[in-house]
Amino acid sequence: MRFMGIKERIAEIRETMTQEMREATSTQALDEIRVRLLGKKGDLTALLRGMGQLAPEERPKAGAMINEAREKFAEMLEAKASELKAREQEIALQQETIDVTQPVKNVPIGAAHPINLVMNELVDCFTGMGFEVLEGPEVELDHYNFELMNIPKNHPARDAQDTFYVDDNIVLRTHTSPMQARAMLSRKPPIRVICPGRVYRADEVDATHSPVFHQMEGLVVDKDVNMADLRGTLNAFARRLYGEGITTRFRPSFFPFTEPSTEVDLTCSACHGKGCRICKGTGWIEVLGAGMVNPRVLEMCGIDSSVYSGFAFGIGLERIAMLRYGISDMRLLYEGDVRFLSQFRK
Ligand code: 2NM
Repeated sequence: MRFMGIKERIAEIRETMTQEMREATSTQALDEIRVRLLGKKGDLTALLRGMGQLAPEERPKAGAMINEAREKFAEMLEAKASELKAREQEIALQQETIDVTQPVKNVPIGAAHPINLVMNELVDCFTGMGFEVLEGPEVELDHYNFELMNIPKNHPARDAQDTFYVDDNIVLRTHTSPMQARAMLSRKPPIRVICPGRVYRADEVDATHSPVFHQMEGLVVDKDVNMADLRGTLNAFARRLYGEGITTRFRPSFFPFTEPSTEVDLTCSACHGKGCRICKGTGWIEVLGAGMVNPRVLEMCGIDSSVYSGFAFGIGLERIAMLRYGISDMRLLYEGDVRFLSQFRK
């Protein structure tokens, strides 16, 4: 190769490239031209490699010429590329228009989970009676979950066997009561709140237990709130959920956060109290726990127990859902099997 040949060769390459570029109709075709020209085995690269055969004094000038051409060609290709790209986009936009008024076939729609169906129903029931819904963190301070609920340091509920610990002071909440403590600490009576949500206990999984389950707790604090108010509220809840003729039965119980405390049974809705397999012949179904808020809890939460009193209750949503829909094994609620879940589509 001679030095004088280089200029002509560049012109030749330019001629071919210009011709090819004019004919290129896609960015892909343009890419092929770029590779043929500037790629590892490209024409211009070959020219650069061939410089070794030139006389040493000719090499700098030849190199500069080739590099200049290289830059120029890259620029030309770039300009053409953006032109083609814009055109391709325009065509795509025209071709890919979607008729949004076309009916869509067979879109799979989910169904509300039975736990959420029950939760929504209870929320409707209690908001209808003037309760507000309060939600809060599932990871809680020991202080809110236990201390303010009058559950002392040596209580079995605080054992690692029963509670998931994040560290010494932080737990996965074992009930939604910590939100009720927050309500009492941050508001002045009258307080009427319900706290639905997910709670955690270190239980083994079986047909009636799960380490993750759902609760809804209610709290009323005001002047002159008494056990009859609790009874009336829960009777209204029972009727609203299961119909006329359903009432409550209170049995004495114990919770650290209420005094007195009670287990609450509802008339068995399957037999209306006559006695059947579901209520094991008793006519009653145990569905919740309740009581008058322990004055110590009121005081710890900044409420003067000589002026105010309150009632509270806690409902397990899994149990309500299982009774309502005749689900015999709690595990079905968590497995996410569509054959099970699709049965609750309303
Ligand atoms: C239950 C049973 C009885 C309860 C108590 C409180 C609070 F915050 F007021 F102290 N919240 N929830 C309570 C009372 C919960 O669940 C079975």
